Amino acid sequence: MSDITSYEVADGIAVITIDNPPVNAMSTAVRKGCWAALEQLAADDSAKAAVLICAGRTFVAGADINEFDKPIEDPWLPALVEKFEASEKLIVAAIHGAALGGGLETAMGCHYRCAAPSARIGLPEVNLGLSPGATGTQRLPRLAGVRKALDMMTSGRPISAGDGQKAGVIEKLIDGDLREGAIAYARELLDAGAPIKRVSKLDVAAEGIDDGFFSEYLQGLARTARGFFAPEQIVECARAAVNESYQDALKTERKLFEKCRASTHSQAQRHLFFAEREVAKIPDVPKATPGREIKKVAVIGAGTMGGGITMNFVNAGVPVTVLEVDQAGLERGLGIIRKNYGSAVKKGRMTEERLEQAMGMIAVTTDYADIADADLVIEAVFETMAIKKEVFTKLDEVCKPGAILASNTSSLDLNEIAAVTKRPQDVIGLHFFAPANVMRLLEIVRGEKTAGDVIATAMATAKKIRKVGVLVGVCFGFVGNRMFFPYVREAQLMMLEGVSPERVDQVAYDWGMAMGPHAVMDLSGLDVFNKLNTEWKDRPDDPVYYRMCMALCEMGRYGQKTGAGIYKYDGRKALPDPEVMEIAKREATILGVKQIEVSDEEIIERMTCSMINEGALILEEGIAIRPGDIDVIFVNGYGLPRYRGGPMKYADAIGLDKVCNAIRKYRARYGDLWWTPAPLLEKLAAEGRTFQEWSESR
Ligand code: 3H9
Repeated sequence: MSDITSYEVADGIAVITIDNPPVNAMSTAVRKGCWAALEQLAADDSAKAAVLICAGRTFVAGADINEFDKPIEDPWLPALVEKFEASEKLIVAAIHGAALGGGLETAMGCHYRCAAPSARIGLPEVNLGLSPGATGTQRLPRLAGVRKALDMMTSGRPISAGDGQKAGVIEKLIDGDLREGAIAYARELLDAGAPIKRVSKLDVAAEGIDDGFFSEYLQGLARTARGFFAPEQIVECARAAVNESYQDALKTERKLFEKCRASTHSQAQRHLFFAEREVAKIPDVPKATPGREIKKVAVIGAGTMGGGITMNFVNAGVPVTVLEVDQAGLERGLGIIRKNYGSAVKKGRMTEERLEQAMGMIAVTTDYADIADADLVIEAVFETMAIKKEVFTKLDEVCKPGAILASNTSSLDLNEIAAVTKRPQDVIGLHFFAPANVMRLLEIVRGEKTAGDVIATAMATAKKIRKVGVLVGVCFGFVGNRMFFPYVREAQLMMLEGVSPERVDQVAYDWGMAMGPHAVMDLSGLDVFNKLNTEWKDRPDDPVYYRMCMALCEMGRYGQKTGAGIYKYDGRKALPDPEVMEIAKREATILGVKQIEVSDEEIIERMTCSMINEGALILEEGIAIRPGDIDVIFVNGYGLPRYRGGPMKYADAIGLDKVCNAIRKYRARYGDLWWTPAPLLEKLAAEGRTFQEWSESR
């Protein structure tokens, strides 16, 4: 037996303990250890039954995801689960923390399951682009019914132990010491002569579950999981559970699991799983760096952004003081916040009482003196350098020593802002994404002088308000907007070249984007893009990438908010507007842009390769720490589908030589200004390496 599984007998009950920190993943060593423990149990006359339990903070949280890229080593998990089930001696799984994926599958291989009331169970493989592959797709429908099993497997959302008991997956909840309780439960089952319950022998309750049920279920998934590969495979496994024998259905499960495992979707989603955890690791700010205490927050500006930011902190239980220039602004801001909470009440996601409680945590003021004792101040005023500097000068005068002064700038030079204060070490960027109370991304911008403990506090704060915080350096637009610009630039140029915005948006949507680039621009406001252009100090001198936006703004077409932008709007419904293509044609003539045929492939290639090239420059300049950090930014803040893994992972998947060749092709057509391959990209393409390999080798 290995060090990470142990076997001991207490009062006639064997206790098999898995101890594989941090989350007891079912690695090869754990599987080997469990296999040996089961052999020992079979041969051990002193043990009449067994308990499977885990040390540390959780039960088994799944198969070891690190092993999915490698050849499979025996004993493979499905065989181990079957071995648990085949035991002639009764086995009870004792669950605390979370039994997820292969963990729950192992527990369902045991004959009975007990759990601490705080435990959770689930089959979250779908989040990794996988279908469950260790008999879970066959066992869960047998215990919980087909619909419940499908809902759990296709959403990936775990349920509480209590709900697991109601669903029939868990037999007993145990208060107090789980080990003792589980041993007592095993003894109780033995004494009562309880049968060895083998889940695979149970029938699947299939009443009302026919082809119609499955096709309806698939239709629902086409809306909620558009473009993802794994959910459909999960439905096929459930269909097999209903229509095939257990053994035949297992073959289906195995085949579809392998198909998922090899898919680019799963590779991308597994990459994101690790990337989203790695972003928290900052090479020069060790994990143990003590942060500053954030008990009081102040937000400057009660606009849409300020309101959204405020809600994040209130939701996390931190009181906020909102500052505006006048009372009218404050009332407008509070009104927006109340309306947002009100819609959560209408949808049944919040009680009226909680709404009032939340509003009670917001104080308002027009006087800077009232925010002097805030631990963290977040400025969310207009995106204009002069105004930002004015605010930070004031903050420097009034805020207590040690307060963190943050700017929500989405593009401006944070160092220039910090330089107006006498405490640049306390200044940081917290770039929230609209709507700030919804979007998961928080770009944390580190200035030249930002102190390590301020960075550590910002990272911890992101976690507290349930955001994914990604640390980036200072440059125009930081990582997200700087890379989004080339994407939008190509979309605008294509309009000038005669490609309709609705076609570009449809192609982007079909590729998996939540919205096409033109729809995003209209939503954010064309005036915002125009303003960014004027604030961009080193803007390259090429009007083709901003002329359309400017022309539409000159006509008062700012996007959704004015009822017309690139599209016309009927409420929030976007309608193509032939007038826009006429404007595009006129502007193209003035600028000498040729009308050309552009294929769907080219639309995607130009929008993604331009972005990837900028990403490579960003990596070389050290603005992002790792390619995975860029990917996390794009899937959490810009609507890139998780199954693409982010722009840098997508580049790795299609091959950097292919990306580089595409860029060279466009350089030949459009010149050097936008299409010079980044040196890092050229180098890696020539070496046949990926961004990921480059990152790992540093
Ligand atoms: C599966 O089971 C397939 C089977 O059906 C079929 C097989 C044949 N493997 O999230 P945290 C690491 S697929 C390897 O920060 P928390 C994680 O990278 C699997 N490593 O902690 C991190 O490392 P580091 C199905 C794993 O407390 C550290 O553990 N299961 C795994 O916030 C701490 O993680 C899942 O999808 C793993 N399975 O949350 C569950 N899990 O410290 C995935 C975690 O170096 N896991 N790590 O950055 C989770 O959802 C969360 O980790 C959990 C704890 C809720 C358990």
